[in-house]
Formats: sequence, C-alpha cells, structure tokens
Amino acid sequence: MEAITWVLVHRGKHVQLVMGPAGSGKSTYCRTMMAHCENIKRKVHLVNLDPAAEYFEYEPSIDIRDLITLEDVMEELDFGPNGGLIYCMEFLLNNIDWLEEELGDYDDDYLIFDCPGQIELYTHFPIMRDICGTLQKWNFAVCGVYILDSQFVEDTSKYFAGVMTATAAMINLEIPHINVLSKMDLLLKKAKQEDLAQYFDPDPLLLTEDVNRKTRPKFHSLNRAVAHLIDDYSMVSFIPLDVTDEDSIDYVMSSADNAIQYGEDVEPKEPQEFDVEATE
Ligand SMILES: Nc1nc2c(ncn2[C@@H]2O[C@H](COP(=O)(O)OP(=O)(O)O)[C@@H](O)[C@H]2O)c(=O)[nH]1
Ligand SMILES: [Mg+2]
Repeated sequence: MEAITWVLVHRGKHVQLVMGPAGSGKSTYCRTMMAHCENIKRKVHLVNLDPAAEYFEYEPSIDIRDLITLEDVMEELDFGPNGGLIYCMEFLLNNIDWLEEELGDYDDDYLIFDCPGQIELYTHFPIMRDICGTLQKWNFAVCGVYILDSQFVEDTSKYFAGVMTATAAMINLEIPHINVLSKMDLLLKKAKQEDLAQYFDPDPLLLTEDVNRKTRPKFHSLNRAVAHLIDDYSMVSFIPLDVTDEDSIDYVMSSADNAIQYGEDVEPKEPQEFDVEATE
C-alpha cells in the first residue's frame, strides 16, 4: 500500500500581544521569538505597534509608523513623549480600518505584536483593551504576553510593584495571558535558579517579610494589605526567559501557544493539496 504523508496546517488567526514597561525587553522578546520560529521553520509575522520604535532586526510586516509616528505628533502638535504616545494609540483606534486592511493579508497566520512601553495603556486606559476587543471581533485568538524585567527580583518592593502592574493588566484586558520574567541570563550570573523559584510562582505573604525588613514600621500594614491583595487574586505566575537558552525560548513560546490553544486547530492536509496552495 502506498504511504500517505500528511502535512499539518494550522487554521485560525493567532496573536501574541507583547506588553510591559519601557525597557523590560519586549522588542528583544519579539526578536528572539522571530529567530526561534525562523530556525524551526515556523511562520510568524512581526507587527510593530510602537510609534516610537527606532530599529528592528526583523522588518515588521505591519508597522504603525506607516500610519503615524511619535516624532511627527510631538513636532506638529507640540505634545510631550507620553501624551504623544497616547495620542498615537487613540489615532490608531480611530483609524482601525487601517489595521484591518493591513491584517487582511495575514488571514491564517500567527502574529507577534510589539507594543509600546507606556504602562498606563495596559493598566487603566481603555485603549489596549479596545484593540484586544477589536482583534477578537476579527476572530483572532489573542494572548497577552506581559514582560517583567527579572532585575526587579533583586528588590522585592520593585518586584511587588511589577506583580501589581501585571495583575492590573490581566484584569483590565481580560484575555488569555502569560507573564514572562525577562533577562534571566543576567540574573543567573548572580543567583541560582532554585533561589529564584519563589519569584516565578510568588507567595506574596512570604515575600512581605523581606519588604518589611527594608521599609519603616509605619508601612508594614500597607505591605501586608498589598500582599493580601496579590494573594487574593493568586493568578500571577512568571515564566523565566533566558534568551541564550533555546529550551527556555521554546518553553515560553509553547506556553503562549497553549494559552490560545494554538495547535489544537490543526487540520491534516494531503500533500498534493498543500503543494497547490504553497505554489499559488
Ligand atoms: N542581557 C540581556 N539584555 C536584554 C534582554 N532583553 C532586553 N535586554 C536589554 O534591555 C534593553 C531594553 O530592551 P528592549 O527589548 O529594547 O526593551 P523594550 O523597551 O521593552 O522593547 C536593551 O538594551 C536590551 O539589549 C535579555 O534577555 N538579556
Ligand atoms: Mg521596544
């Protein structure tokens, strides 16, 4: 009997929305995942949503700077960098047809969105929430990827603040979500992985002792209240990302895939059928 080889083809539209504070490592994450996917011959596209971005190693397939740039807004409307950025994102929302048209070319694809670093966009402005809602309306499965700089682990109060913004983003956006601790290569030079585990799946009540040691007694009840708040939500955990370790990169990518059930919608196709489509 003649052997039939099946080729798996992924159906559906998938988006990773890469968010987090300025300098946390969003663009590095995107670049790392693009390189990883290129290596394993997996098709993904980069979308730049940061109107202040300067340089990309991988040319974005869609780029907000073709619609509007922060530089132009600051020059022409006399805005500062923060106000200018919010203006750009509102402009994008008001001209969302532009994005719809651009996305039209990537009908059955996996897209990684590199987002701006203004934390207000995720925590309390409705802008990113509206963008997520619109993507979902267009039938994209959207995964939030929140990046926190692992250097924060060295100062528990900063780490707490990071956990709270990640929580706020999760609550505000209401989409499948993973949190990633970036720059692990730097941290692993100073600390052992087993000592860091408490930060991947935080026990805020335990970490409060550390914050209390570093703050004056009048703040201790506030520290406890914050820890209880984080504990009550108990939905924040972090996946460490070491961009120098291929297994770590692969694990983070699979975690994002799982969050949006990428891979569960594969359809086997006969090779002939695939060939016709591939050469179109
Ligand atoms: N060593 C190391 N540096 C990183 C890593 N991720 C980001 N950086 C550095 O941190 C800075 C900010 O990174 P970038 O990706 O531009 O942050 P973004 O503002 O969130 O897009 C840059 O100087 C990067 O080279 C990482 O995983 N390891
Ligand atoms: Mg960036």
